[in-house]
Amino acid sequence: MAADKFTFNDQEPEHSYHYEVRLVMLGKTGSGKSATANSILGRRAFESQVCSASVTRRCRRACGDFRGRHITLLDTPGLLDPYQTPQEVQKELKRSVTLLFPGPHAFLLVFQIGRFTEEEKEAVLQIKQAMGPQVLGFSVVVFTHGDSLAEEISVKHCLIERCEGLAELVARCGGRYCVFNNHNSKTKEQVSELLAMVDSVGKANGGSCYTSKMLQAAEEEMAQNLQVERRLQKEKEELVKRKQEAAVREWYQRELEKIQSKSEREIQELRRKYEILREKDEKLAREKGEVAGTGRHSVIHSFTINRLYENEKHRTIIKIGLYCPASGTDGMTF
Ligand SMILES: Nc1nc2c(ncn2[C@@H]2O[C@H](COP(=O)(O)OP(=O)(O)O)[C@@H](O)[C@H]2O)c(=O)[nH]1
Ligand SMILES: [Mg+2]
Repeated sequence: MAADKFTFNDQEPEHSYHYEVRLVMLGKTGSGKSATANSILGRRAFESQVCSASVTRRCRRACGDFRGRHITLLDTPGLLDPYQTPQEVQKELKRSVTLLFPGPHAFLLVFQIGRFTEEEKEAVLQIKQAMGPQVLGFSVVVFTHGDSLAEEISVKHCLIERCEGLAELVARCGGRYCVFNNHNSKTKEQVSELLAMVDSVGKANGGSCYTSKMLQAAEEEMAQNLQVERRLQKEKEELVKRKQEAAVREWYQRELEKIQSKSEREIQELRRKYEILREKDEKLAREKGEVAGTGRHSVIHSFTINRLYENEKHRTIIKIGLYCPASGTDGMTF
């Protein structure tokens, strides 16, 4: 069968399904991406293990056939991997689009069933950051560890609808989800069910796969959004800074007014003291005139008083000068 006959292109599809299916596994380390990929291919194409460190550091591709269709799967490095930075993982995830040229038909968002904590939410955020938020329109949520579910349990009612974050994610993925039991991967119905969902992704997107053009457009949009966000953040910071400066200015003004009114009171007090001293000065001068020539003792006494008075006067003038620097100590006017 010629692959081209059924392969996706950017045009409207001629068929409701495609001979070739290109899929990308996305999810947290340990969520079961490699195990699910192996279940889909029906063989152990990827290494899958219990340990928490990511086994897959680079994207790895494997192919297989399923009921007459050719499947190409890309296993990706785990998100929130303790040994790689989010930037390194995101860069590698972006490569998935070119590695599956002309682009993947769907992304499989893999979660361990019953786990949708802050970590899983962070993983979804990083997927959106790497591929653009539109990626959810090309995704199917895959829950692993289906074998741990009691048979009678309804995944939709008991797990999805009871978890707001998960319900929102599934809704954004067009309501597409399926449960995988990788422990007993002999059951092929789960693969059929998954492929039917992948076909519905194609239909929902007018037959287009997720091309590098879309990724580029998403990157440009995200870069623009980031710029806008940075600008808004900067404006916000400047506003906060201006408010803080205004508050400091107001406080400073209030303190200055307090000091000024205190200084004015003190200047008044000093003026009063100076007035007293001046009167004393005049009185002393008068007394000096009266006692002149009455003996050595009175001259020395008068001289000492004079010195004390001059010192006090000098200190007072300096104080006034400090509080009232414009007038200075020379040529003071009262
Ligand atoms: N019981 C059970 N174990 C699973 C299932 N899927 C994955 N696992 C186990 O979960 C662990 C992590 O799986 P792995 O595929 O390596 O996760 P990855 O890091 O996302 O690739 C392995 O020990 C798997 O055997 C499942 O459906 N049922
Ligand atoms: Mg793996």
